[in-house]
Amino acid sequence: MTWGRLPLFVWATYATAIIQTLATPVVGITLLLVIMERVFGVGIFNPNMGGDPVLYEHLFWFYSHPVVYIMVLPAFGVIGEIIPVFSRKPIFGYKAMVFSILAIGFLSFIVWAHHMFMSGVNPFISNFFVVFTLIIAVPSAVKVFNWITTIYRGNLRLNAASLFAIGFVSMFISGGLTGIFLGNSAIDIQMHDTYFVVAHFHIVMGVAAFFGMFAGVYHWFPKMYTRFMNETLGKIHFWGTMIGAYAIFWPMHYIGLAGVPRRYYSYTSFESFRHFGEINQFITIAAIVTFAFQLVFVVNFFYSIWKGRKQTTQNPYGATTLEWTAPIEPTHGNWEGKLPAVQRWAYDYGREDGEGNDFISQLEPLKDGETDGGGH
Ligand SMILES: [Cu+2]
Repeated sequence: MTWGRLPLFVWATYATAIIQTLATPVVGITLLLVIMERVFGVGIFNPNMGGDPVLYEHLFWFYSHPVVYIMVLPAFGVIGEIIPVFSRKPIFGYKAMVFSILAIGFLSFIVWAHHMFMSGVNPFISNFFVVFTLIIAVPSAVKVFNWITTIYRGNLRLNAASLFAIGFVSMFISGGLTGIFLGNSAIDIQMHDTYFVVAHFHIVMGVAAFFGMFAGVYHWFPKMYTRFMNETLGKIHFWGTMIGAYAIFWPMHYIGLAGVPRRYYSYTSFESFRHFGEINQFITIAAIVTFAFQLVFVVNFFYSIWKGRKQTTQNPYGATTLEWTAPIEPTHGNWEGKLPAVQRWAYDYGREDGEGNDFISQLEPLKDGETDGGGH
């Protein structure tokens, strides 16, 4: 194995691990400071005790912005594995994908105050955070472009896993575009604490991260239980969730733009919000229906553990990566005897291996004169 042969999922978990290591201690320290204040009466955040509440916001968001990427980067990795398998094509722009993952990981640490444009921070300082927030759109767009280019003219196989992978790309685009609005301090001051923020955030990080998880579970379920999940139930789950999630969050953008604030117990006391009652009702019903579709997933999951179709071939999807070279029922250490050595990058799809397959396993040595795909 070399760095250039690592599957994108490994790169994504690597970047996630770095963020976790550097960001999580900050919230730990913040909690200790809260304890110092509450238990020992040391004024740190409470203005009545001489503290500064904006300091708490800084510490909280220095942790909580990177955390968004802790939740969504692994989903990037999952999608990066599933899309080439079901498009039967090499991932487009491997090096750009790796660079984007690392760039997003780094940038996630220098944008935290985009959550604080309304907290009274100096507008000049806000500009710094606006610029770096908008720069994150660049590696994000590179990733979206490469996922779509990988799918483009591929020999697509649509199943629950690949549908959720494609759905992820759709959600990430929809939620990402509104991030460009909110990342601008001038627009954010208007949008702050409205339903527009709720819609943006839940699509890009909530729904998209869940789609990544679902794609991964459907895809790697046989590796966990040696059985497949039911495809029909999987597709019902996908369409219910895809249409349901848009039904919940699409209208939310409009009531947000109209100025309806979040976190209010009741809107009926405000004359101007009354005519949004029906949209709110629609959103509530859509949320309940979408939740019901998640029960299809839960039933499918537990049913398939014991009663799912048995995995009979070692590599059912024709994937190049290592996990599909392990025995169906793995022994201790996954492989018997010596660990296999990786010989090439993870995305040799759409190539004859000489045995009638349209992919070349990572265990197959490079032929004479052949260069590693990861180097391109
Ligand atoms: Cu943020």
